[in-house]
Amino acid sequence: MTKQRDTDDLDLSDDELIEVLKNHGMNRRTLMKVFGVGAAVSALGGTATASANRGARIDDVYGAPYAAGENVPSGLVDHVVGLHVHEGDIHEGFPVDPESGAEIPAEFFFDPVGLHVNPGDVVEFTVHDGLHTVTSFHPKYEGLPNRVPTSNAFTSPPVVDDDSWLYRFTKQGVYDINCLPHLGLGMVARIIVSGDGNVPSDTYGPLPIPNAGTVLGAPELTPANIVSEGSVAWADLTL
Ligand SMILES: [Cu+2]
Repeated sequence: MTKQRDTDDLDLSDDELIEVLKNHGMNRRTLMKVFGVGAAVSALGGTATASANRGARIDDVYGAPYAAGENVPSGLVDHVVGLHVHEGDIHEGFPVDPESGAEIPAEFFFDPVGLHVNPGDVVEFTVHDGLHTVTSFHPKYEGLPNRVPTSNAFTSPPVVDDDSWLYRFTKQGVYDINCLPHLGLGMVARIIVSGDGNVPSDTYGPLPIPNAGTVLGAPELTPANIVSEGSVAWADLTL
């Protein structure tokens, strides 16, 4: 069965989220700016359906989306990353509204936020709350700086509650990924692809985006620490 996701669904979902945050005292104009809702969703160039990719085939640009209840082929997935929205504080003072400096009372995050995988490993990204994307840092998307070692940009479609998206990481290097609708709120993660405990060098430098730059600049997300730890939980991040 195919789930239809049109832009009306996307707007409704984000509107509901914005409504929650407005109730915490944020004004709508600031929220729209922070979320970048319309631009982020249109940048994906349409929607994908779960039936687009079947079996074990994982596209190197579009990955493989799976609807909740669909069986992912057994043995295909090597690692699982959750996508979450948490109302309330896990990290005090994060994320901030870049205009006012006030804390936004919800956190949007990947967990684990740092992950080491071997070349060829498949990561399943599973949405637990809300609507998110898994998108490479690449100029193709919103003119973002290039922070992946591959020449091809890759992204999931918008993924909603309990659905998931699979991607195979093949080339060694440091992959910075983000959720386009929540990039300004710091929803980013770092995946290190390397074999034999190699530590690829991170030549990207600081990321000049509020909240997202804070996360990727956290001491726990250096390539050396991620390779050494294997994975870094969101709650263990120093922000
Ligand atoms: Cu998100």
